[in-house]
Amino acid sequence: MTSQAPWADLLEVAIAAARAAGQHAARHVDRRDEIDERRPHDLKLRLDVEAQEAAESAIRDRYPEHGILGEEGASAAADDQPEWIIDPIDGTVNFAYGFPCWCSSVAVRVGGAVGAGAVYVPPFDECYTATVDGPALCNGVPIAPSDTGTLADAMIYTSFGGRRLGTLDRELAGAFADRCRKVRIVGSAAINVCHVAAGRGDAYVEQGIYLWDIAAAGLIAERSGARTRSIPGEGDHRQGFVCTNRHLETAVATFLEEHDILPGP
Ligand code: LIP
Repeated sequence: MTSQAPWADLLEVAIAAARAAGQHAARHVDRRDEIDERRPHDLKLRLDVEAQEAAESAIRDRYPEHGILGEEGASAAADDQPEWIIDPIDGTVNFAYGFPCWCSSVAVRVGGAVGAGAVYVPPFDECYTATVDGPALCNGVPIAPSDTGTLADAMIYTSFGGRRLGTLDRELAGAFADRCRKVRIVGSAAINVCHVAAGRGDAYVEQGIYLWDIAAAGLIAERSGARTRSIPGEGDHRQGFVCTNRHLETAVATFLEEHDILPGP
């Protein structure tokens, strides 16, 4: 399966898998204190693993030969097979603390390029979707980014990753807070990026996330007309990500260059 990937069929399965993961976690929310691993700035829950199993099962029912790359484990497939990228609970710490800002994200890529993705947000029963050849939708309705034209008028999402903060992480939120109307830290990269795609905020910048956090949301943002950009990371699927409405692309890039997060021109 290469240039002719049936993206609409793959999207249908991405939606089913994201819903399966999200509904499993939501149904068992009373088990949010079942913690497999505590890290200084992150948690690993039993439900992370179970939700990924629910997503994988929805995918394998239809495409047993495809590869899986998930936050909770991977299984390789032949190079010419599509690969599914799963974040079963994005915003795990929010989920564990009972803060209703978390989602399940499923994307599928062929030859390295994501072509379909779904982000399901159980607390709001919202499902953001896109294919590379179709529009960005939320619950079937087209979405579009904001028209905010200046940083001074912008509401910007950022977050601190699950690892030790670097100097730039510390400086970033404060520097944006000086320049923008508001900075918001809500702890789910996928929701943040979908919100920029839907005009619920103007930009998102984060340094220490993982591919599965933004694989589906990044495509949804691009198809909505938002601008996206990956910031090179440290390997093992870790990277930074920037998403803005079309008017703020240059202002945010310049700002990040001034703060040594992006290389200058
Ligand atoms: C989370 C991200 C969040 C980031 C966290 C973490 P998880 O994903 O969406 O924005 O700040 O460190 O990576 O771990 O809940 O899937």
